[in-house]
Amino acid sequence: MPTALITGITGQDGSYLTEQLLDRGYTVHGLVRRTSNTVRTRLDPLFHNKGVYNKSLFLHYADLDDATTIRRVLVKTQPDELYHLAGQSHVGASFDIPESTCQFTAMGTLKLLEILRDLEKQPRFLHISSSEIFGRPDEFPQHEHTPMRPVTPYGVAKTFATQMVQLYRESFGLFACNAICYNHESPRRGESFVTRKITKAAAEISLGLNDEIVLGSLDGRRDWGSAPEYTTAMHLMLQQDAPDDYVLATGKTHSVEEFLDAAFRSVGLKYKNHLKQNPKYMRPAEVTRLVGDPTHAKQRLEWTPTTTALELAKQMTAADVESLK
Ligand code: GDR
Repeated sequence: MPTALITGITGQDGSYLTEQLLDRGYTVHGLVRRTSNTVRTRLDPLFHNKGVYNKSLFLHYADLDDATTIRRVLVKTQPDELYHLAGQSHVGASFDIPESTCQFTAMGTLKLLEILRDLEKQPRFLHISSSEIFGRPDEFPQHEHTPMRPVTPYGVAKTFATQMVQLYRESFGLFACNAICYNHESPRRGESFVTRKITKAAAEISLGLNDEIVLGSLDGRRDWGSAPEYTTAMHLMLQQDAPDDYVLATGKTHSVEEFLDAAFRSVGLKYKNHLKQNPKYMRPAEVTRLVGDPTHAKQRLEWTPTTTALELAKQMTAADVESLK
């Protein structure tokens, strides 16, 4: 059976992808950062499953900037597929920590590509790129050939990484793909991203545990899809005959305000009664209206996103209510 190695295995996408690959009979190896805090909530059910952990799921300590250790893990595990999901993923935070964002997101990807170049057995490689590479585009919706015009440090780092993946594919013949992902959400989304911040607050307020939510701008529009649907497509990309880039998106946008309204309404609340706004959560520059065209993924991968943003708002709020009860 095939073997996969995942960077960023403890994140939202990493945990869904791990479950999906294990279900398909893969052996899964994951890279985790060494910290004193070993809580890995999203992986807990698998970690504590004696039939899975250290049988078909293995974790290895390695930082993205520790090329020697990553090389050792790659040589030891000989993966057929490498899913590179790790990186500093918060766009707002990238304005405060631009250097480390580039260190991990841009240089971390290049380091991996350099290691792969030297390996005798080269795994198929998937890089999780982002709609942030398009920044303020001239065309709507954006597709795989829309020019990259990033406007945030995170977007610049992702652009570098995305173009390096293309360069290594074209110049060195690597089977390397970019999944150009628009926002994708789930109950496992980190609590600092706007969707989960909203659904958690709606759940808390509905249970009388909190009374307010503090946000930045409500005007931004996003193309929000469902994370487990996007990780399914990531796997499909590495099963094709040739490497390529694919936009993963729903093709529809909603404003932050619409998402907020849907989440609060789903638990019988009016968000206007609880909202405060603070410039602290506003960004020096912002992508305004990104919307993706998933035609290529639909045609080639036979993949169709089904969950809408407003359904996600309801599902995620319900999941937060359940976990707080
Ligand atoms: P984004 O997602 O920047 O699109 O990046 P995020 O959820 O952080 O922001 C979405 C929009 O909400 C506005 N906003 C706030 N955002 C946060 N985080 N916190 C707030 O309090 C808040 N108030 C308003 C933002 O300004 C923005 O307009 C996500 C990440 O997953 C990236 O890693 C990924 O590459 C892109 O999606 C595609």
